[in-house]
Amino acid sequence: MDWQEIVSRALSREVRAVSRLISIVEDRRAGFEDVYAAIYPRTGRAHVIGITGPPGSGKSTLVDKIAAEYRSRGKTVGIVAVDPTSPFTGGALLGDRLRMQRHSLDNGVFIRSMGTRGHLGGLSRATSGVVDVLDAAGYDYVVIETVGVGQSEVEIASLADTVALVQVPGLGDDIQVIKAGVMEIGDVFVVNKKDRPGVERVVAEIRMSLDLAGKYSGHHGPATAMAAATATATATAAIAANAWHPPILQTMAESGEGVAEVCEACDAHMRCLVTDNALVERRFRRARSETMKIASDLIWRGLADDARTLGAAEGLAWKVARREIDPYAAGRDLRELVVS
Ligand SMILES: Nc1nc2c(ncn2[C@@H]2O[C@H](COP(=O)(O)OP(=O)(O)O)[C@@H](O)[C@H]2O)c(=O)[nH]1
Ligand SMILES: [Mg+2]
Repeated sequence: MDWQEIVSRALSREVRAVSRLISIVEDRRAGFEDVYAAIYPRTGRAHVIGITGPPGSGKSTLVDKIAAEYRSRGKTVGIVAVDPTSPFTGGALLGDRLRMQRHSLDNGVFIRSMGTRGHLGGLSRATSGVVDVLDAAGYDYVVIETVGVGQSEVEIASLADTVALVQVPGLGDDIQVIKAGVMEIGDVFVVNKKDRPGVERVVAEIRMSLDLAGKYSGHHGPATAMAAATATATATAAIAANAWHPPILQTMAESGEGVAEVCEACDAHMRCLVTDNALVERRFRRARSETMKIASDLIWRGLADDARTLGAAEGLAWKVARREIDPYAAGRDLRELVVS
């Protein structure tokens, strides 16, 4: 099969072709840029949902049940599991696969586990590519499961239209959610393992930090800023801009209790984004950051691959080493050479 055929089969959601297309994009195999150009006009239709939270909080269990719930509503679901804490062949991913086996005979659900090593351009870009393929292939929802361990989850969550933060009782005294930059990304809060003691406390803590965040960010949230900046914003849109208050939902992922409400909250959030014009803004921000990163990669590659610039870089480096110029001046000189 040539790549055109893979693309056309993947666009009609043929599972093996989708899988091959993902590998081409994920590994950036030769010709992947042509593939991207072919699929990109077909993207932008899926509702991308990011599910993040600490290891063991029940994200995979929840994602599995969310997929089943959407399937029961006749929707298709692509799942991308990103777990930087386990090696590709490790237990967690294997567990994910086994747990999700019941979906394996259903071509309305597609599951992909992401390896975390060897991604040229980084994990979040590779994930972004996989999301785009699933989106182009026509899955109604693309759900990204990512472990809440730091900056990477914030980056990966920025690919999503809706971010659900999963918390659980009994993970210690610290409020898990008030890590810098993490609280703000939550559109929906899920307190899982409601069968365990301490659920009310977690809910109260989230509510408290949401109140605080509300006080500090006030009505300067992105949705409002966008609505205000849009000349055509109607009074309705302006009201809707303030309408989204992240709900705090309690679930028992294992039994499926509360999962339908999580799906409804995600759908409601999407409707709110659309009414607010905030979806455009979110997607613009994702596009801007990706474009900048790709451009900077290309510039870097131009710098590293081109004999002329490499020669110039060495010449400048000698001057820096001899203390004739400082490294910033050398960097500026080199940039002139590359971007002009
Ligand atoms: N008690 C209880 N256990 C749960 C619940 N949801 C998931 N688990 C269990 O928590 C463990 C971790 O779940 P998993 O989905 O792998 O968590 P992940 O690491 O966040 O993806 C598994 O043993 C699940 O069976 C729940 O609602 N209650
Ligand atoms: Mg998991």
